[in-house]
Parts: sequence; C-alpha cells; structure tokens
Amino acid sequence: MKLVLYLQSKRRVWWRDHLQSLLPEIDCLLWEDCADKNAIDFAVVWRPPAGGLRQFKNLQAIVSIGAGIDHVLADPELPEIPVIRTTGAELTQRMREYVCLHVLRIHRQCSDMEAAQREQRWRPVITPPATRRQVGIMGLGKLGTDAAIHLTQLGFSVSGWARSKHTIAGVNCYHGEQVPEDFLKRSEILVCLLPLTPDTRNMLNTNLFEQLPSGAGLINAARGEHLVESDLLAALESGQLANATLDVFRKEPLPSTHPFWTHPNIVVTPHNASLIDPLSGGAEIAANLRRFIRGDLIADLTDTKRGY
Ligand code: NDP
Ligand code: OXD
Repeated sequence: MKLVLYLQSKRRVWWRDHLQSLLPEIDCLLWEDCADKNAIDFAVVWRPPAGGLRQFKNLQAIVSIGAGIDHVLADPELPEIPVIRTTGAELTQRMREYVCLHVLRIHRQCSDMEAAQREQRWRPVITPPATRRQVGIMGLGKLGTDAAIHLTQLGFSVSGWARSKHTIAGVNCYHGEQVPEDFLKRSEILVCLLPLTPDTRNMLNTNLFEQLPSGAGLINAARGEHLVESDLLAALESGQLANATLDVFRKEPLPSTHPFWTHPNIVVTPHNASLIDPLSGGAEIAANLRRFIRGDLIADLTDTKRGY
C-alpha cells in the first residue's frame, strides 16, 4: 500500500520519515516524489491544493493533519471518500494549555501589567476571583469540552454552546442552531472552538459582539474565517470588546502589514494553540490508518456533509 503526504511546511520530511517508521507496511511518499498517482491508497494532508486529490484515482481515504477538516473540504473537486481527522490526548492537552493560559491572562489583566512594567509603573490591579468571572465556550467538541472542564477546575464560571445537547458537570450547557442570547450575555471572556462550516463562518461579528457584556475579551483558536476582522477592530475601538487573543487568521502567515500585529489590545499567536507535530500526530494517524485497513470503527471519521 502507498500513502502520499502533502503539507507545505519544511517539516514534511520529518513527517514522512516518522510516518514511515510507524507504518513500515505502507510506502510513505512526499507529494512531489509521487510518480504513479494511481498507486496511492491514502493521502495525509494539510491544506491540499484545489483539484489535487482527485488526481489519485484509487484513493481510499484522506487524512487531515489537523482536527479541522475545512482545509480539505475547501477543495471543490474533492473525491467522495472518507475524511479522517487527527485528534488525540496531546492535541487536547496543548489546546487546554492555550485556552487556560489566555483566559487567565485576560482575567488577570496581564497585558495591562506588562504595559505598566514597560513604563516602570507600580500599579496593582485588583481582579475578581475566577469564581466571579464568566467564560463562554463556543463549540463543545473534543477541545471545547476539555477546555470547559479545566476552566471549571480553575474556578471559572463556565458556559458552553453546541448544536446538540451536552451535559458537562459544572458547566452551563446551551444548545441550538442559533447562539443563545443568554449564553452571550454571560460571556465576559468568549472562546471560539467551533469548526469552520458555512453556518459558523463570519460568526464572530458586530451583532454577536454587541450581545456580550461591555468590555468582554475574545479568544479565537478555531479558524480565521470565523472572525469578521473589521468588526473586531470596530468593537475594540468602541470599547465593546476590551481585547482579543487570536491564534488563527484569514490569511496565514498573518501579513506583516496587518493591523492586528501592532494593535495594543490584540495578542497574536501563530496558529500554534495546538500544533500537530509528527510525534503526537503521527501515532494518531498511523493508528487510524490501521483501523481503516482492518475495517474497524474510527472515532475520528468525520461527517463531510455536516462539515466536521
Ligand atoms: P469537534 O468536531 O470535536 O467539535 C465541534 C463542536 O462545535 C461540537 O460541539 C459541535 O456541536 C459544535 N458546532 C459545530 N457547528 C456548530 C454550529 N453551527 N452551532 C453550534 N455548535 C456547533 O471539534 P474539536 O473540538 O476537535 O475542534 C474544534 C476546532 O478547533 C477545529 O475544527 C479546528 O478548526 C480548531 N482547531 C484549532 C487548532 C489550533 O491550533 N488553533 C488546533 C485544533 C483544532 P455538536 O457537539 O452538537 O456536534
Ligand atoms: C487543527 C489545527 O485543525 O491545527 O488541528 O488548526
């Protein structure tokens, strides 16, 4: 059997070599080294080129090097075959660290204290304890549920919203197709962990920001296309939002001239909230491919019609 690997990063050789060591029974090839496309059974990809995958006529499954599959579904000529995402304990752990770190940073007004230090100003800030801080999580999937549980353990008052009904101890769970007003009203810090689908695209916009408590903080660790960038800048300008922490952007890498880089109330991180490296992701991918070959159940199999 043969597998082809597509990602633009220099890390692709590391990925290929590591996958090869984990899957000795499968010939692992880089996209650019693949001479006989008809011989390929599996494609393991991050942001594949549009129309690229349909050239592999005998492909059985596509593996997303990521929890999100929007970058695969973006291909208008995508073959109708199973799409398996990549998740796992280490990926969840990394996102947990990111969300807890940045919720705590906003909660404890760390940016203000860092600014005061730069000016050598001694300015103690009194923040309420976490028990009096309300955090809202959009998306209660693998990552949102885990983040909600850990924020609750830190003492935060946590709410979450998903399409279907969820029950998580200590978390106020909302569900439905529309973001509930009540959920937004109580989200002093709003964390987006939704998949990117036609329903969620542009969801972080003026209308939503206006329903948050005045001076709320936003964390977007999901996808850049969730956010209407000009609406964020306007909400920061008016004070409706106090700050935003953004890990994902419509264009990545974020162009050097982009206003987010230098905005005093925006923290930019380079899409590394929960980076999938060959060590953590490779083991998950190898296990899923073996399950696929055996015909076993794969928890990471996605619903391409639903979009996640
Ligand atoms: P899951 O697929 O496990 O969960 C998605 C959640 O979103 C589910 O709870 C789902 O509801 C909910 N949802 C989907 N559509 C809607 C909608 N229209 N309205 C309300 N709720 C909705 O995803 P993960 O938790 O694994 O990952 C979430 C996203 O995080 C990924 O898709 C990816 O974009 C991003 N990500 C970012 C990373 C980074 O480094 N920045 C790393 C990894 C992921 P329901 O439960 O009812 O189906
Ligand atoms: C993912 C990501 O979807 O890294 O896993 O963004």
